[in-house]
Amino acid sequence: MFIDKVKIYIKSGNGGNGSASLHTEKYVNNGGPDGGDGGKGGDVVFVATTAENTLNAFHYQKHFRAGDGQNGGRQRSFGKQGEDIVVKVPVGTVIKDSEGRIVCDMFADGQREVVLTGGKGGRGNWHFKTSRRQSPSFAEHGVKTQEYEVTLELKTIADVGLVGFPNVGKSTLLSVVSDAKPKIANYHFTTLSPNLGVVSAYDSTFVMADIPGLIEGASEGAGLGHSFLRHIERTRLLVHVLDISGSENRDPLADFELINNEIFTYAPALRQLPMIVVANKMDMPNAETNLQRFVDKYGEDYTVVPMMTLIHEGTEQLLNAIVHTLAQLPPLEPLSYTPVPLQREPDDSFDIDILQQDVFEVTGDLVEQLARKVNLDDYDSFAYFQKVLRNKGVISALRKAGAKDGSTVIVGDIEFEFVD
Ligand SMILES: Nc1nc2c(ncn2[C@@H]2O[C@H](COP(=O)(O)OP(=O)(O)OP(=O)(O)O)[C@@H](O)[C@H]2O)c(=O)[nH]1
Ligand SMILES: [Mg+2]
Repeated sequence: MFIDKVKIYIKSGNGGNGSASLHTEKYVNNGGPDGGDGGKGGDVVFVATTAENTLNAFHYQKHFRAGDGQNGGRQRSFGKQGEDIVVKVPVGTVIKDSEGRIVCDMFADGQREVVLTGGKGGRGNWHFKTSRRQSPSFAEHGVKTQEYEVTLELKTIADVGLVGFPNVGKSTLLSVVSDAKPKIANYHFTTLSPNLGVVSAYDSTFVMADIPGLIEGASEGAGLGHSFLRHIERTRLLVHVLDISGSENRDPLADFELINNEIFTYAPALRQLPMIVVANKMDMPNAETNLQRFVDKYGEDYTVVPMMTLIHEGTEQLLNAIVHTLAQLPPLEPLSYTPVPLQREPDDSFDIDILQQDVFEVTGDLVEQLARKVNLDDYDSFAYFQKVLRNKGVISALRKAGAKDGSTVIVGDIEFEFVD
């Protein structure tokens, strides 16, 4: 199993409610409001790590929820903040919203992104005390958050991508030059997912990825190749490994054309990537003759390194060529995108619809904020609510829309008579 694309669901924590407690003490009449604020909900935080190469873990867990903030209490006691949830993803994971827009490219090891913020805690009633309203019996509700669906898509980031036909020795090469321990065997499709290895050579360190499964038709979806092609896109240099001996009765020159064709058909921009050719299995019959044919045809355009990977022959020359080429290449850049925040900040916008003559409905962000925050069961609360409507321009907008004394106004769940 190799998962490099997966849908998951994330939710930040709800804000805790503010408390509407009134201070009580023996012998003290009307001690005043002392309800504390609700705690903020926890955030959903993504962290990029090199400890993982796949999104397989998300096959088992698809829901990630941060903790809710606790409600405020008496004596101005503040509700505890909800706990953040940290979602670890492999470096190179692109987070997209349900419409396929990029929210974030988790490009660098250790990168930390707050993708969803927890709901704000509601304010306790003592915030609403005024000279005329000594004992407000209402408090704000915390902001309730929504669940979001996001898609994680792994686009491996590596300096060097190893490409080539199955069984030519890509994994052997990776195992010889890097710290990776891939499975190696004498049959096709031994490797079932891209492997990464870290290579240290000539005072430099780089990441090499073994991209398996490329065969004829890969760019059109044959075999596993299509899904793996996406992992070549974020490399700086390709190393094309050939079985130069043609030990499986294929012509290595034809192999070379075929694999290149699949890669460039998948993404024409990959033609710009520099390519080094490894002529592997030089210990086998016909290798010398084929190498000569290859160099005659392509020697001008490519650096060709003859190798017997099994016995580490040729590795120095290859590493030298890679290090020198990489040194001249610009570093990899994150995808260029305008980040789309998943959560839209609610604002004070509103609309007025005339439902029928003399019946007006106010809708929009402002209304949702109010409904969420204010408990409208009592008189104090209603007065506060009306004041907000006036301050935010709703009352004058209603008047402009034709509301008169006695008109019906609907705001969320509340219905009241307009008084000019
Ligand atoms: N004779 C010879 N055999 C080699 C050499 N390098 C690798 N092999 C053998 O070739 C076979 C395939 O090697 P792998 O490294 O698994 O090949 P691969 O390209 O990763 O293959 P897939 O994972 O199936 O795509 C193994 O049996 C290796 O031992 C070499 O230089 N000479
Ligand atoms: Mg392999």
